[in-house]
Amino acid sequence: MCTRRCLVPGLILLVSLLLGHLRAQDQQWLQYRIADRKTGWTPEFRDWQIELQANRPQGVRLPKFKHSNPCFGRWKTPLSEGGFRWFALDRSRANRPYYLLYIDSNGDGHLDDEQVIKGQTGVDSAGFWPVRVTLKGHEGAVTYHMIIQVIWRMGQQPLCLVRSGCWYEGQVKIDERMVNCILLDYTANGTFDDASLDPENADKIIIGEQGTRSAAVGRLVDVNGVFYELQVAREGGSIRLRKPTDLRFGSIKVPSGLTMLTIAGLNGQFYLKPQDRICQAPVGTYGLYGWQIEQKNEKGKVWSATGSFQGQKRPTIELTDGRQVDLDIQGPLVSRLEVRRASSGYVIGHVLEGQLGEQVTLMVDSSRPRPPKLRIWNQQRTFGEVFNFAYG
Ligand SMILES: [Ca+2]
Ligand SMILES: [Ca+2]
Repeated sequence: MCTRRCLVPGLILLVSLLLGHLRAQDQQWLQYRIADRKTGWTPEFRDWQIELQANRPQGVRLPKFKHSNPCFGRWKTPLSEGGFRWFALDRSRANRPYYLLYIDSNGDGHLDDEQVIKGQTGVDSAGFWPVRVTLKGHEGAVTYHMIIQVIWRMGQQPLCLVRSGCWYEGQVKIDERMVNCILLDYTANGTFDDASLDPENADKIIIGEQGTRSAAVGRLVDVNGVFYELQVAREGGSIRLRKPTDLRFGSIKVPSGLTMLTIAGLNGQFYLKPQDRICQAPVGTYGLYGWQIEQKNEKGKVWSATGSFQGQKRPTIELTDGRQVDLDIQGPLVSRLEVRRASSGYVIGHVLEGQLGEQVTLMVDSSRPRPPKLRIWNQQRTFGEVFNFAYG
């Protein structure tokens, strides 16, 4: 009895050590990188607006401000008590942009213990980068950097934008090959594993050869046309990749000439290249995010049309095991004018749209073609003038 009793804990310890060893083996570590101190450069980002308030937050100890009307904001992060951090903006005079920042960097709920951060000022704005905070990670405190920008608006609270000022980067091993990997907190909330049906609300990963595009973080990641299960550490720092054992695929039939189809969902974001008009992707629910069609004209020039659903309602694609979805994204493209009255006349814009409402951009041999011209006649045909559109 005694021998058995003594052996059992030993076995448990041995098994848990083995499991720990296996887990550690497939965890691949990345290095922490911080935005350029002069320019604020990061590989990719999205700005998120934070509402500012004039009211002093209740129960928060505040520093001594220079101006009588500072303003306050809350940066939302799940890696903090209560899910946010207070910050305050101050200035020296009423007609100057806010250029001083206090942020609850240690998460104690107060601002009177914080060092003031002086922003880089422009005519009507101030930028703070990189702003360092300490977050509550899974296994202790983690460092995070962000970029905060404040833009002065006459008669209103300033516009406050936040984006991530850090990322993780390194080499990871896939099938005995080393490839570069970058993790981005695109949602600017301190975590690196946010997945969403809308890739604009998901964190991003760039993994593969040089020039690989970023993809929304999801259950899977496509590396050079092979799907791997992806697990991103919530606080960044590491990923796990595994070859799935029972991945099931659905197929999408696309028009001829289509060279790329971009779909995104909780599975991840995939840039699919069709083979004989068929794209294959793991089963799941996706939004159609974009497409590209290429055609060579008689002079040998390659014209490409790129459709993008950013901002518009995206068609949903439901991929089920072994079934085929037909995607009708054929032309014709619709050339539409947007006309609005301005104080001194009319502003006319030109938009090219696909049949599903997507915005279309034309390129010829990787450059923008010459913009179209617009001839306007009056009803009596006594006035007829040609106007030039310009990009930008
Ligand atoms: Ca504090
Ligand atoms: Ca995030």
